[in-house]
Amino acid sequence: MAKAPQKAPSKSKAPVKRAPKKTPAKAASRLPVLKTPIYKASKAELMEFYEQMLLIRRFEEKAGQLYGLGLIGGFCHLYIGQEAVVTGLQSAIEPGKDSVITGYRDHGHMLACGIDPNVVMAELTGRASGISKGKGGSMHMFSVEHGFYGGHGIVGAQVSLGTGLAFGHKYKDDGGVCLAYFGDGASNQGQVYESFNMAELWKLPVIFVIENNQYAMGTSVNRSSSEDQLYRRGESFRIPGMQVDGMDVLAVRGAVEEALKYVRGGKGPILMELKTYRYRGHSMSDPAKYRSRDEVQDVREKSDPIERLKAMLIKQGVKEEDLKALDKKVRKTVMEAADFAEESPEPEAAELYTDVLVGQY
Ligand SMILES: Cc1ncc(C[n+]2csc(CCOP(=O)(O)OP(=O)(O)O)c2C)c(N)n1
Ligand SMILES: [Mg+2]
Repeated sequence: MAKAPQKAPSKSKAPVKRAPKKTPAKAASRLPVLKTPIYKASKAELMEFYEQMLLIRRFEEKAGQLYGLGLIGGFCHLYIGQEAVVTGLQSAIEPGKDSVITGYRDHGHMLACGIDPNVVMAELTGRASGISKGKGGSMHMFSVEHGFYGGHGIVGAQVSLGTGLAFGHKYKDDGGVCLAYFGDGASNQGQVYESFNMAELWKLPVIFVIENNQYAMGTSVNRSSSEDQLYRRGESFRIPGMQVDGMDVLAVRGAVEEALKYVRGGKGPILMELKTYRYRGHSMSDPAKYRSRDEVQDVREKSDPIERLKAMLIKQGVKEEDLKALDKKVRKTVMEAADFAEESPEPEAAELYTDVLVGQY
């Protein structure tokens, strides 16, 4: 049978264009805007925050001295200036339920997890009594018991690992949330965005915490970031962001409470950008030629998180002598940690071959 002749396409009429198939939008609504209230702390809580921040500061000052004396080898990244971030955030999480992971600037995170300063200092000085038996050093410390999962030297790696920890919380349905800390420099790493995508897609219980201390080694955030408002970095993954004054422990605590409510409610991840500042060089071997002394001094004078809280406490009637006594107590704890470390032996040579592989899974 002869085929019906096909109609030649009419030249006068443009072929009918089909509208491209649309992927249904996930939701027409905008991203939720989370509140960032200032936490209303009791006097006792204010004193706790003060003591915690002071412990981190004095510990880090001591670590700096021990490094100068040659007692700490390798890398050592101090956290001085950023104390309000971990203090505020970790005061709100539940020990034994939540998890924490960070990069190499990790001493403060460990102390805020309640880890004994003795075993941290012993690790920094490479002693057998250190938390990683003296074989990890400043950047490689863990305490599963305290929910602290390192201590990572690869910039940005902890974000993917933290997303994995959050997956673990969801899978085990243990109600836990992971705080995955990283820097402004790390926020330009590719794996961070792969993690964001999966975390939101699977609604994982993770708070991505950007500690924006303004510099990644010698590069300022404005020089390296096309979008320097880092709290917006999750928007294209539909992750809401919060920008918080990371030099104010009460602002940090207030914001994280809102973030925790959201994440624990099963709504997925949150991105928190904490605007902060590091007073010391990137690591102990950084001559810090990329910024002026005046810049550092200005932040110290105007925004120091410890001085800020001290002024608040004095205004509330706490006596200067009481704060001095607290400082004395903290200095004693730190001195004892340094003594403990110095008195501990170095690991045996045979320990070189242990803890390399996990024996049992
Ligand atoms: C994948 C990778 N690239 C580069 C480095 C070298 N490096 C170590 S720290 C650092 C800067 C990171 O800065 P930031 O994320 O802002 O953290 P901060 O040191 O300010 O806490 C770089 C580039 C590294 N360790 N890992
Ligand atoms: Mg930085």
